[in-house]
Order: sequence, then C-alpha cells, then structure tokens
Amino acid sequence: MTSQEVLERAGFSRQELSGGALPVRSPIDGGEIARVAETPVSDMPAVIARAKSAFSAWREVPAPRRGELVRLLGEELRAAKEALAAVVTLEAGKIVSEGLGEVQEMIDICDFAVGLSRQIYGLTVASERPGHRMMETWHPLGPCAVISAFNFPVAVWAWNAALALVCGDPVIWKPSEKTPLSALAAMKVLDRALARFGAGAPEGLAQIVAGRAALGEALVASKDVPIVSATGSTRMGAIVGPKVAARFGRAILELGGNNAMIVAPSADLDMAVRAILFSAVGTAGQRCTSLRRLIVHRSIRDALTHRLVKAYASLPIGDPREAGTLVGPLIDHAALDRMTAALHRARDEGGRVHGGGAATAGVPGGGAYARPAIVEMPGQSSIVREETFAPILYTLGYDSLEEAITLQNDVPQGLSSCIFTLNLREAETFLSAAGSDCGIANVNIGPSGAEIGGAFGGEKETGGGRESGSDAWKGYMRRQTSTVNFSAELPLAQGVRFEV
Ligand code: UN1
Repeated sequence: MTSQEVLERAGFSRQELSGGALPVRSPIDGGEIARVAETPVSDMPAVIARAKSAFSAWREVPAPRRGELVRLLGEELRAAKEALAAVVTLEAGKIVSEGLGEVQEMIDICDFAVGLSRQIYGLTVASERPGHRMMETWHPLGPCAVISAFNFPVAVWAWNAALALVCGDPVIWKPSEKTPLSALAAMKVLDRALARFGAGAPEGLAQIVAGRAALGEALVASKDVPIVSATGSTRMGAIVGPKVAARFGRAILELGGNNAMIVAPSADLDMAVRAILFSAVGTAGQRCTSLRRLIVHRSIRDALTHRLVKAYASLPIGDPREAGTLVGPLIDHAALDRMTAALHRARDEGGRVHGGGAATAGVPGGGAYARPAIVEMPGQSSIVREETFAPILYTLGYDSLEEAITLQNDVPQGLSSCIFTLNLREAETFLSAAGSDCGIANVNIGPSGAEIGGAFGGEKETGGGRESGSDAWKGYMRRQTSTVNFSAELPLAQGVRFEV
C-alpha cells in the first residue's frame, strides 16, 4: 500500500494532505507524505474559549453518560485499528505489531474509562461532631491540554482524553509537530464516536491544534486551562512545569527515563535476554520506558554480554511495514546524529562499543536506520546518566545487590526499572522502600510495555505525574470536602467555644 493509500484509508482527503504549510515526513524513507494545515497561534484564544464553554455543558452531563461517548470511541477504535496503526507506522516508523499495540492501548484505556464512569467514588468520613456527616465529591476540573510526543503519537492522548472526558473535562490536544497525521487520524475516529453520541456533546469538547511549540506555550500560559498533561523531554518539562505552577494550574508531567534492569545470578537468563531485546531495541529504543542500562552481576556479566552481542548482530533492521522487521527507523537523522555523538562520548568515557552506526544494508534509502548498540562501561559515567532516545544499552557490573540498587537509583530520572531474579529476598528488597526509586518497578519483566491498568509515570526528572490506570483519574478532577449538619446545634470542631 502506498503512503497515499494508507492516509486515504484513515479518512484523509487529498485537500487535507496538501493544503497546509506543515510538512510531514515519513521516517521510513524521509520522504514528504503530506503538508497539513498549521493552527495559527492567533487562533488559540478562540480554541481555549470553546473548551471553556464546552466545560460548562459537559460537567453537567452525568458521568456514566460521558462514559458512553468513550465507549463509542472504543468501538470506533476497534473498527479503525488497522487503518490507524498503519498511519502510526508510516509517520512514527513503528513496526506493524507495535503500531497495532499502540491502538490496542487506546482501546484498553477506553474500556477502563467506561468502567470508571460508574466508579467515580468519594469517601464518607466520620465526623467528630454529633449530627454531622462528612463526605468527598469529585467534580470536573476544566479544560485539559494534552501535549504529546512523537513516539506514542496516539496512545498518550488516549490515556489522557479517555479519563478527562469521563471526568467531565474538555480536551485540547497539541501533538508533536513530527506526527500530526496520526493525531488527526485519531480525531477522525473520535469524530465518528461524537456523531453517534449525538446531542449532549458540546462543540469544542475535543479539539486538536497542529503546529509548533508556540501553540503549546499558549495552553501552558492560560489560566483557563487548569490541567496541562505534557509528555516529552525533561528540558520541555522544566519549562512547562514552573509556568503552570506559577499560575496555580496542575501539570501532569511524563518526562525522560533512564530505565535499568538488574540481572542477578539466579536470573532465568533466557527470559532476561528476551526481555532485554524487546525493551532495549523495540521501538528502536524510542520509548520513554526503553531499557537503557543493564546492571549485571559480575559472575554472569561476560556470558550475558556475549549472548546479547550475538543476538544484536542478527536483529532484523529495516522497513517497519515488512513482516519480520523488529527494528525500524529512528524518527529522523538528527536522532541518529545524537546516537552517534553519545557513542563517541561513551568511548571517551572508557566504554567498549558493540554495534552502533547507521544501518545501510537492506533498509530503505533516506531513513535514519541505526544498528542498536551495546556498550560495556567501566562505571556509571556522565553519558550513562543521560537519556539518549536511541537503541543504546549500557552495561555495568555489580557485586552486591546494594551496589546494584545504588547504581540503579543514581541517575536524575526515575521512570521505570526492573530486576531479573528467582530470589525472593532480592526481589522484595528491590521493591521495598530502600529499593528502586522509580514510578515503575518490575520483577522478571522488562521496564517497557506497561499495561494501562497501572498508574504510569515516575519520579525525579521524570516529572512526578501519573497517567492512565489506578487512581490517576483524580488528577483530572477537583475534590470537594463537605460537612453537613443535620442537628439543631452548631458545635465547633476541635471543641472551640465561641458563644455570643
Ligand atoms: C512513552 O514512551 O511515552 O510502557 C509511553 C510502555 C508503553 C507506554 C510508553 N505502554 O512502554
């Protein structure tokens, strides 16, 4: 199928694909696949005003009815799964199975949010005063901006949008300027759900703005956008976070990761190798959860490294649309340059590099295809402590579990982590308060590929936000505490007396 056919199957007209000023390139061969219309920054006040007025209506729609819209979205996503996944593959360069997985993640969060729409529970609290009752009610908070990255061009919006819509909040989406087509295609799916939902969904409930950083800046600056959920680099989050805080908005930040796996002597090495391959080279190392550091017990370090170097040598790198490919392209040539620069630094810092460099054999011309690299490092030097969004896996040795956990935690980021061990004491120590300091800590599973049911996010420079499952929905609502007096007295709390 040509790229034109992929885009037409996802519902794009020729006019939509050629009328605008924002060029979109496919990382598969670097070719331009569309020019989409850019939202002028001068439109942003009107976009925000529409969301604000949609909020006044949507907050009064009962939550289970709001859930019905998300149920319809889940249905439409099921019907559009292959068509939308093909756009993700074309525009973000994911292999077919991962593109489909990304849309499945959207479907899963819709299912979750539909259930949530009937489970927005608050507590009742025992009052210290006779004839009084205390309770908590969760109310909609207001428009929610979603600023998403190229590497999960549709799923991260869905995590936020499915929850926000059920919670009563309109959504304004600013996707990465590298992947506007996936976002526009996802909005077409939502439009079909909205059409089926009929009256009751106000205009401006879900909007998209396509373009560069200035659009995001308008959302970050506006007091009428109480929630800003931003996914991307720590550099971006360091700008967004303080700006949102300065106007007392709520930022949900999901920033860089530097995810590690500890491999203990008792580990099932066959399983560990499979987990390492998926999490280190899957999505060409461009997940925020990608495995970047392997902390291996010295007794097995050489043997494991040998197995990995061998496995890396035969990785199928190439066109992500072809069956059998496991490693597709990096998003662009600048990403490949950053990978090469990181490997140079790693060498300077004493690393022994296996692999790396541009892959040229059997790959489409024009794309930035990288050979995944393994780098044996003498210690956790400065390059290892940085996130390079590319398939580089640094290996480090350790002798005691304490040393391994110290290494695991001694980076600025705190997203995901894991341990491979069959030793209960080691596993539980890793999960304990003195163990991993990350938002995600797994046992005998790699650090990437989380299910939607858990809260997703991490600490330190990862930004502290939580999205997706568990009680992350509370981030999209305001909590109201109410005390109701049904007695004929007016006792004060804490026994205070104030008689007039
Ligand atoms: C991201 O890379 O921004 O856990 C999100 C995972 C995916 C989500 C990654 N479910 O790898």
